[in-house]
Amino acid sequence: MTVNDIKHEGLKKWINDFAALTKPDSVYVCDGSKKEYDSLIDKMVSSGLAIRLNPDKKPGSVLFRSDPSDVARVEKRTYIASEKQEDAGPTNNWIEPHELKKTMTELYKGSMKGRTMYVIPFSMGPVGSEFSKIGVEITDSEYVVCNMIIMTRVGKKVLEQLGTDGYYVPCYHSVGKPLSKGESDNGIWPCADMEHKYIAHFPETREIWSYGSGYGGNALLGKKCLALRIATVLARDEGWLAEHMLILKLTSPEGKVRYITAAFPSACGKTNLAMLIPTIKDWKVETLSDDIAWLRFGSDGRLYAMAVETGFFGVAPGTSMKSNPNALISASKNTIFTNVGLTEDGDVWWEGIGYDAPGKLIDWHGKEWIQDKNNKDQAPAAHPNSRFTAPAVQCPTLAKEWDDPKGVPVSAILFGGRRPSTIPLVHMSRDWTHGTFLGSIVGSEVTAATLDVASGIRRDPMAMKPFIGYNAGDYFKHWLDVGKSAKDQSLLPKIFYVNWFRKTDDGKWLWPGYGDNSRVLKWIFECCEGTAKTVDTPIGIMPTVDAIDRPEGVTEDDMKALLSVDIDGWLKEVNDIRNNYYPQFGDHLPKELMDLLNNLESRLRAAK
Ligand code: OXD
Ligand code: MN
Repeated sequence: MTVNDIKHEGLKKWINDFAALTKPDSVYVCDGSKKEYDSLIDKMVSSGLAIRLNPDKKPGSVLFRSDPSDVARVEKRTYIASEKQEDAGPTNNWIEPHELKKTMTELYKGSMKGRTMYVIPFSMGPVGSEFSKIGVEITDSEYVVCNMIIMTRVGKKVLEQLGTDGYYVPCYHSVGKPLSKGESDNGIWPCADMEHKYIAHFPETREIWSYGSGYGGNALLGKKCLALRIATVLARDEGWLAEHMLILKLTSPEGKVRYITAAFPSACGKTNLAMLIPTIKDWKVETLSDDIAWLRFGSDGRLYAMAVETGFFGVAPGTSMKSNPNALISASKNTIFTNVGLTEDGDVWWEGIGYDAPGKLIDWHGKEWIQDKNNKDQAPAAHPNSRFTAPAVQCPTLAKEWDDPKGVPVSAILFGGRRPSTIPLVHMSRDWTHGTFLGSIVGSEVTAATLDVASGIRRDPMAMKPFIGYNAGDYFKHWLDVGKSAKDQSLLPKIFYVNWFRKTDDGKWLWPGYGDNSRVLKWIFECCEGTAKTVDTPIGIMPTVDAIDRPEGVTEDDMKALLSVDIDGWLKEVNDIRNNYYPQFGDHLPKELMDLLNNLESRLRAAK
């Protein structure tokens, strides 16, 4: 399609203006068809940017290797450019919007010379759903177009939905002019130097401007930029929630269905939980989303969650037939792999895939790599944040209602992170306000999904720290307001805090995780039914030690350790929240949360 085929005059002008600035060789409007996807992949294979995998091993699939500096989200270069700095809050980088636009306009000048400019009309959520949002991304990266085609609904239907004057979120993206080095012609994708990368959001005008990175979260602008950062702003103004949550469907042996959402920080197992195979008999888990959920009240007063993406952008390392067969099957064909190892017979390999490297590989740097199992310090063949982009419809456990335009009614919301100590396997909040408190204090060990964050435990409220598009204190207030706005408090989902990552003092996992997490889901289900065995504790409502079926290899003592309240550990937690964490929110911290912190401390002290 060409720009002249577009019937929306405003959109046409916006595209033409950006083309005049960036000076591409040509402009192409994406229709989202298979033919278009295939021809773009062919183009990238011919230019050496992509490697076609062996069609007997991975039909319809390709491998990309990024520039070594462009392998993850870059939080230090991500901005919420609100008019007032206070509105971006303490968890976001901020630059005055006019200044940032000036800097970025200079960078965009001529940045698409020698390339094609692609226009991607896309919908987050089913096209035509009153809850969906339309964006239009302009990019000079075929890699981005192909990933967007897998991850979102792209093309003609979206343009039809926009009509002649519909609203869309404008999203600019250019991989940028390589600045201090020559643009590589050896198959490594172009991107700009770190200090010229910008992932910018303008919340008042609802625009996204991205420059200098081709990596997923920085470049597929429907995902983190629109469906989370800009969507949180829309959600605040319109009374709903845009969250970093998987959605799963849990069916009991009696056939009763409960929908559960769960927010864990990046690379903490959302894809694994969403696709879990229960180890308890006759329970079933099905998948609706592995990363993002939009939640709003239905006319029946229940909170509904809608899946907004159409694919999985999953972390490859650690994904095996044992840990997550459904993810491997989802990525067994028609998949884009980024920064994994390549085998001699044209298949992919990564650390934790479940078998040794079959002979000599080419690693993610494009260099020969031979596995040395005696060398624990061997650099990995696959980058720790290497990814697969796979269509959701290939997931064997995809729930039939995954693309229901009204979403599914949620019974439980889980928060969690990687916490080797203190936080028990599971506890339930007393009500929505207490659940909001638990979400606000979630912390996790830092993973490889972001490039520039010091290791250790960091607070990651609602697993949204990198994705809240406004002041995080106001975001907590919005969560409280959503609870208050419920027609009937008893219909609100119950909120839980889970931790699959507890370790013993000598560093061994206390809980096997993966499929055995179904045992915790079963207790959560019983809490929703009102049949769970529970005990009230200073931190919230917990299972009795015998309430959760014990997996093989987990002793009763392990179970006691997993389900006891570590009073001293929690008092340290309270101290850290009070002195190092909450103060940054200043006046924006809702009083209710401070009251709950005080209440937690008194209960802990009383129990000591
Ligand atoms: C992701 C992330 O890619 O959270 O989903 O980084
Ligand atoms: Mn994510």
